[in-house]
Amino acid sequence: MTRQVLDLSGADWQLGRAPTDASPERAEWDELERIDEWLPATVPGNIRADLVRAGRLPDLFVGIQAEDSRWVDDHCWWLVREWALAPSPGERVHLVVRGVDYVWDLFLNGHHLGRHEGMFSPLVHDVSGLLCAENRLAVRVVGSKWLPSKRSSRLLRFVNYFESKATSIGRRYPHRRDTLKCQMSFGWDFAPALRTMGIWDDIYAVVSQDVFVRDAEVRQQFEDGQARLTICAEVDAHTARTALLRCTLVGEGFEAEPIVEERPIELDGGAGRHDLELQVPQPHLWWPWDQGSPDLYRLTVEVRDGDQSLDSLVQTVGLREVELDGWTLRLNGRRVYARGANWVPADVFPGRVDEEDYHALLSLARQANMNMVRVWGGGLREKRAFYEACDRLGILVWQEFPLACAFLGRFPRSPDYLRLVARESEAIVRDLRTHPSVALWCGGNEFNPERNKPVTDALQRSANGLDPDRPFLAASPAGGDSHNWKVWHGFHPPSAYREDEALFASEFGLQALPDKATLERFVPAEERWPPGPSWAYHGAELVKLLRYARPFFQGEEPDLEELIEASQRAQAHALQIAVEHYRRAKARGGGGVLIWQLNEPWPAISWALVDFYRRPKAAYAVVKRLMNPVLASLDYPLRRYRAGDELTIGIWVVNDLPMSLHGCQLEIALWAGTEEAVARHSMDVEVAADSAREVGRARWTLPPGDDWRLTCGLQREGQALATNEYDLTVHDDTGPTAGQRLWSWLSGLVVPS
Ligand code: BMA
Repeated sequence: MTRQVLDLSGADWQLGRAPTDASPERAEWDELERIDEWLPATVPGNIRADLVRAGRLPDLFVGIQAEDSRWVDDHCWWLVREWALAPSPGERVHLVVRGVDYVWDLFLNGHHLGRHEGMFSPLVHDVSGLLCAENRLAVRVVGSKWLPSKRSSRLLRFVNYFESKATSIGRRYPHRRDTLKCQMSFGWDFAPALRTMGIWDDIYAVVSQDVFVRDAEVRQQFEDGQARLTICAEVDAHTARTALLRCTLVGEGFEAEPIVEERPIELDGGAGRHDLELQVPQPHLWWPWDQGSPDLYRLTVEVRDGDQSLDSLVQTVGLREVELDGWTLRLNGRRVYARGANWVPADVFPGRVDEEDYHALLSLARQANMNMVRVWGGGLREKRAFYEACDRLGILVWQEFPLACAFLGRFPRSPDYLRLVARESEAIVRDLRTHPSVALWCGGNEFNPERNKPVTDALQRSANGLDPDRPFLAASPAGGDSHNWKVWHGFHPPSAYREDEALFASEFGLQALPDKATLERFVPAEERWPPGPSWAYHGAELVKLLRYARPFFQGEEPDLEELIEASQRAQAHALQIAVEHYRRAKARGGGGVLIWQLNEPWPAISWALVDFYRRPKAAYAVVKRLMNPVLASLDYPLRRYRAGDELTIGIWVVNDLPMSLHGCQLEIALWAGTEEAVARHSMDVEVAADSAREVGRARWTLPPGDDWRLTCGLQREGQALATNEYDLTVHDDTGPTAGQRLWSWLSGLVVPS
């Protein structure tokens, strides 16, 4: 018998509000008797989401109605389910709670199993002795009003307070950095301040014989075309005994002989670690999709007693080596240029996000030719299904720990905070280290690693200690990657992207309005135009939106439809300048380009390429063209042109594929609102594997007219490898005003780079 896993998630839960005199400090089982009303609840989920479903709260995504839910934080909440399971004699049952947001108590049949702080570290409890035929499982979540604060000096408290007031980040909650709770839930510039609570990740029970395989670490070494796996199984035995450890590796979706190794082990009563080596003679390596096939194996780690399986754990593994060489990623020794976007939580109620949601959003990234997502530090360690989807789609993950944005202030240094950081980060590393898609660890988003050394040291210890084969970066940006906010927050024109000499662009972007159908879902009719308070509440930075959209609409004042179209075109236009600039930078050692941001956690007016309802903005199609592994790119001065002006164009081909492309033809053409091109230039090109270079130049005089466009195409044997186009009639040369310049200089002082 293999292990039996009983899924305890689903709609069989009930939600009850703790009595008003209940203590946030001490949870009492007896409180359950005094709950006035039970409402249906779904797990994984969120307390607010249950209350909306039960009609106790309005739709929080419409207008500013999220404000109506603030009272939810002023109560503790019980989530309870009945559960039938009576283990047979000799069987053991472990309860696994993968994530509860944020301080919570666990009870089973009246027994208090413990209090826990933190949403990422799982709790695993041996509950064998506590079960009866009918069981009552209960999680009591402490109201967010009582989130723990960590000791810090008065000065730091003041600085944090000042900083939170001055930015749109955690404005209401200056103590947000005292917790390792999803930082975005304290309110961000694209997310509402809903300090969420609830069971947000899986909850299940594992039934095994008297042995329980807790975890298995897989280390990989490659030599002479072979892979050697060292599997370290963490095994928990009830009583001391002799057993057999057996590991089986089977290819998924490709033909390969299964590899089986086994050895006798001596189990002490309690937990112990046991190693086993597997040799894989001709490994099918895992590659990001543009470099090869993301091949995976299924590894079964089993403890046996003769013919009987006592317990087994199944994991998906991918065989690959990853290194960071300067700002260049190397997979299996080969340079891989990272093209992608930043990933933020897919829902402000992350408990609701399921496998299908992850798959749909990550497929949009894949279809847009992205091979990397950065799981931003203001968000989460996502659920397993996220990383499984990335493994299967061949998308690399830049994974941050859940820390973000300490500009003037810093994270606490108290021993209890550092213990929390160590525990949560260790749990995250253990959880994700088997996923081949996870390419690197990063301490988090936008803080100074020097000023936060105790925290970054703790993170590094977790990463290097538990996962020494994966690169670790202290923070982003730090040490050379750029968060380029000169454009947008700094009011500079999009041409300013070309001044960025960073070798890795990990954030840059522009807000754009979503389509009208999306806007109509969350902005009440009377506030739609002219914009009412719901706009800013959902993130709109109207001054900047108008500033960047202006070159794309006629006249002084646009109407709503015009602003939607103009802001989407502005976003596409600026991202084109940026992405092509950063991809051409590969010629001087550039390692990657990640747009801010792929998705958004609620219906917002944000930088997202794809809105909450998964409607792509206009930039999505453009980004898809620009992220194609093979890019034909025209580099010409970005300025206002007039008829008779000379236009000098550098013609570039960037190839991220590992193979060279022989016998290609490249053609560029100039159009002046005519059916036929007014000028053409063709050339034969040889494109080397993994290359970026200027392959030629063209010089043309602009003919009369004012509707000039450039197109270019790279083809081979009649097949298009890359196409591109440029609109020469649009130009944005508005620099920041003196006030904006001062503001952006001041913010440059506090935002680390
Ligand atoms: C970046 C991010 C976020 C923020 C975004 C847009 O710096 O890291 O903190 O939401 O800018 O302002």
